[in-house]
Amino acid sequence: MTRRRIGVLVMSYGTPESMDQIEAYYTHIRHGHAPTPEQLAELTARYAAIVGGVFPLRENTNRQVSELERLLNENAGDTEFVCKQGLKHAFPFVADGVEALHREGVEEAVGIVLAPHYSRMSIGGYIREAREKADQLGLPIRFVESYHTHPLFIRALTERVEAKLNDFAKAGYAREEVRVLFTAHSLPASILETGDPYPDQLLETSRLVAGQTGVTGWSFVWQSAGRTAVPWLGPDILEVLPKLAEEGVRAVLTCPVGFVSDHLEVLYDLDIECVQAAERLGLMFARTESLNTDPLYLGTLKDKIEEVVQADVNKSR
Ligand code: FEC
Repeated sequence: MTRRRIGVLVMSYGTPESMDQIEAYYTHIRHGHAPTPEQLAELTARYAAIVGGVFPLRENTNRQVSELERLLNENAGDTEFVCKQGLKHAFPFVADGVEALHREGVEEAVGIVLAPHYSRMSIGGYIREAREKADQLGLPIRFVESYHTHPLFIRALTERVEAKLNDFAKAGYAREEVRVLFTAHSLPASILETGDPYPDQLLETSRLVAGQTGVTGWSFVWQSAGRTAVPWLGPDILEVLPKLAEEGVRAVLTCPVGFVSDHLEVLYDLDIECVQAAERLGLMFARTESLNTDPLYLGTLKDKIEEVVQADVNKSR
């Protein structure tokens, strides 16, 4: 029996490896335009504030990818899955990941992004880059585009919301008194002109998790908008917190459904910036734990990859 070797390109945002790489990383995010000294100092200060020289996203992505490879190969029969990373803004870049799979000699590949919701500006960008390189190399590749309603993914988030609501209860706040804010990375508002599915997919995830937890006092809000002149999707969580305080809300739980790892946007934007804002407003504030290597999250990725592989087998029958 011939062994089927399938490459899996696991794509993620990427992060610098050391403080002296922040400038190159930021320049890449800004499409080749170097940041001003002030912008660079500001971003460097944010990294220093979270971890003082360590970049958690890299370790988290490494762990997610090696754990996923192990899981995919469990009971895989005559199929072998080979996982390689492809990062959007750092080494190994998306094209490097495709090349690494080609060097491994896989006959076909599946690409998946460590972000659950599709936007042409986010997941679409990863896919365009990977497809271009794969086409150059003649490597057939298919993609998982989103997994925002997968039952295991929803269960993982639900468990996290439940855990924090229990903490609030211990602190004296009944479930109905806690306002739950689901969040994701904002994008330029221009995505709405093209009917981009990103906002609706995020609302779908939020609705499902709220439904499973029985939470009725919830909303979806944006976070981490870019520092550019164009309008970004809102409202931003930092504008929403004072309004909630004015309305008499005293406890806020945030659940960043658009992110799957501990990284700058969670550890700084929520854990430092929002915590400080909440303290000033007299709000009790908490955030749900990140998914990182939760087996329910990795199980979601495995299921979606197998679905793509299986669809291909069925087609060729
Ligand atoms: O921990 C880390 O080192 C990396 C954290 C990080 C994640 C992340 C995820 C997303 N981003 C998305 C969109 C944009 C757009 C711009 C943009 C800018 C930045 C900057 C940093 C940064 N992002 Fe990010 N993002 C992370 C970090 N992001 C740093 C630059 C400084 C700043 O504005 O804060 C604007 C680019 C431009 O100027 O044109 C757009 C989206 C995601 C979630 C999906 C994904 O993970 O791919 C969407 C993690």
